[in-house]
Amino acid sequence: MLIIPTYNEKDNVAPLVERVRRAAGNEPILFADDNSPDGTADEVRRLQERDPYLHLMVRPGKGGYGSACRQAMKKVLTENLDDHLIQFDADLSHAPEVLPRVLELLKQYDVVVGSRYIPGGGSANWALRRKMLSYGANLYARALTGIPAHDLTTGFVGYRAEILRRIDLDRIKSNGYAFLMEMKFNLHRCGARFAEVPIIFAEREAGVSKFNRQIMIEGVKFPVRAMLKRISRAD
Ligand SMILES: Nc1nc2c(ncn2[C@@H]2O[C@H](COP(=O)(O)OP(=O)(O)O)[C@@H](O)[C@H]2O)c(=O)[nH]1
Ligand SMILES: [Mg+2]
Repeated sequence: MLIIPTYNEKDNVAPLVERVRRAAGNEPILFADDNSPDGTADEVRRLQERDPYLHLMVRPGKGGYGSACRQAMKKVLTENLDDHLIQFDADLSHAPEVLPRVLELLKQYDVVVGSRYIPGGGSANWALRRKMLSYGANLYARALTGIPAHDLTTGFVGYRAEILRRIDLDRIKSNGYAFLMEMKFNLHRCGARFAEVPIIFAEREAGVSKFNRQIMIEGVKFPVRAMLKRISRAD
C-alpha cells in the first residue's frame, strides 16, 4: 500500500494516480490529507468513484508531514491492511515507474530506499548549489547516524509491515526531513535489512513546497542526537 501525505495537492493527485495505475496496477493508495484548503480531499473522493483501491484519511488540520505519515502507517498496521507500505510524495517528484522494482525488493529486504545518491540516481532540474547542499547534508547525516543507505532524506521508502511493528512509531517525534532519518535510524537499530534503488527526483511543477527553516534545523539536529545515542547505546 502506498502512503501519500497531502497538503494542497489538488492538481497533482489525478495525474499521480493515473501514473501509479499504469506502473503498478491496483496497488492500494492511502492519502493522508490535512484538510487541505484547496480541496485535495474532494478531488480524492471524486477519483474514488471509479477506483476502489483508493483510500482517504482526512485529519483536522495541518499537522505536519511526519505526523501524517505516522498516523497513516499506524492505520495500515493496526487494521492489517497490507504486508508492505511505501511512502511516497504527492507532487510527482517520485516516479511511480520505480514502484515495481521496490515491490520486488520488499520480498527480500525490510526497507527499500529510493536513493538519489547511488549510480543511476539524481535530481532533475535542481541548481548545482541545491544538489551540493542536499548531497552534503546526506554525507553528514550518514556519518553521524551510521544508517546503511546513501539517501537519508528521501521520502520514497518502502517498508515491510513486520519491520515497522518492531519500532514504536509513537516515539518518533520529528516531522520534516528528520522524520525520514529517524525512521531509518530506528529501523537500522532494530536490525532491518536495507536495499536501495536509484531514483531521479523531479522538482514539483504544481503547488508549493512546504519546506521551511524549522524543518531544516530539525534535520541538522537529528544526526547529532542519533550519534549521541550510538555512543551511549541508549534507546
Ligand atoms: N498531510 C500532510 N502532508 C504534507 C504536509 N506537509 C507536506 N505534506 C506533503 O508531503 C509531501 C512532501 O512535501 P513537499 O512540500 O513537496 O516537500 P519538499 O518535496 O521537501 O519540497 C507532499 O506530498 C506534501 O503534500 C502536512 O503538514 N500534512
Ligand atoms: Mg516535494
